[in-house]
Amino acid sequence: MLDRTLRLSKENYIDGIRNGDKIVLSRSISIFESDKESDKQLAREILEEILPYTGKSYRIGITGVPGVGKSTFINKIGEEILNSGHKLAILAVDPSSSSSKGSILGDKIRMSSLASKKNVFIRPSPTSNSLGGIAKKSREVMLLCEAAGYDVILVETTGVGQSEVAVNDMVDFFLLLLLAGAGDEVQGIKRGIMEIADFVLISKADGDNLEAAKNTTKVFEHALHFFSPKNTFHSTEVLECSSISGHNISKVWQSVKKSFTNKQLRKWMLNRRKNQLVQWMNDYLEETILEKFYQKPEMKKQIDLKKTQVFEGKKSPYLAAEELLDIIP
Ligand SMILES: Nc1nc2c(ncn2[C@@H]2O[C@H](COP(=O)(O)OP(=O)(O)O)[C@@H](O)[C@H]2O)c(=O)[nH]1
Ligand SMILES: [Mg+2]
Repeated sequence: MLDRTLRLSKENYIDGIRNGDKIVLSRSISIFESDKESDKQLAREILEEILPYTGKSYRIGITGVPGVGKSTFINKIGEEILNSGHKLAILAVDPSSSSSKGSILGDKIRMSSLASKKNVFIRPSPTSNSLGGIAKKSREVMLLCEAAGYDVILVETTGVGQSEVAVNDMVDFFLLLLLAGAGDEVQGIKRGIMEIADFVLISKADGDNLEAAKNTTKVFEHALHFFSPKNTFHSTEVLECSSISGHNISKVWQSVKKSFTNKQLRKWMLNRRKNQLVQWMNDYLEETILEKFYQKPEMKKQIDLKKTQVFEGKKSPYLAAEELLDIIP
């Protein structure tokens, strides 16, 4: 059994990543997911060295409620992606999967036809308590994959809460999967999600469901007129598809590829990445400040004390917070 705490030298990690060694890539991701101070330092050093080799991929997010068919879709479109000569990395940002390991296992089985392929790398969500934490680590994992030569990154996220917003901050293009229905989903879907979607897919368009899916496609095409487009070069597309029959899967990939090769759109995406970098800096700053604040040895005791004082009405919440802030130099 491999000792998971054993570390290679920084150079070994960087060489391994650059050579596309999947085992070294996996092991370096573990360093990024570790909470140990020495690992954090090592992760920062690796990141700085690999940054020049990142940024060359298509970064694609895929969202939708649990069960809509994301993993099956990724498995299916993954074949198309590989056939067009790409190296594919699949990451999951799934706040629910840390509590239910079953879903990761299920996904691994659903993606099994891809998992064994040479040009595919699959990484499930890290076990982290906070969604923010998962998303931040996923950015770094994405960069590691890019440095290892993966030029299409698919990020699967479950459409609950803020996860798609967090993923939207790290990708160039967003696919939203929906189930066919009577059209009342238009009201049920949060406006925010529609506005970040570059492509709306009506999933499971096969068998008895095909007609309903085609109708839903029409409803959405119409509904999209009421949402403002994400940018002026691309209007959100809608298409029904099936990962079982393969209906429209190839068409979806061709269309996504076209977006990435559209000069104006690509320029818009690259500019957006600059804003995303600034966002990453902000997030890192906030995270580090919070960490430093809570790390002070005296802090926990003082916080407990102030909580009691505030609870008992002996101190105002503002004064208590100010006094805690005074502890940091
Ligand atoms: N009929 C049909 N079933 C599908 C299709 N895609 C996925 N499913 C089924 O829907 C269920 C959920 O799929 P999964 O990919 O795990 O959904 P996820 O939770 O969004 O990742 C599974 O039982 C799949 O076999 C499809 O295109 N057609
Ligand atoms: Mg899934």
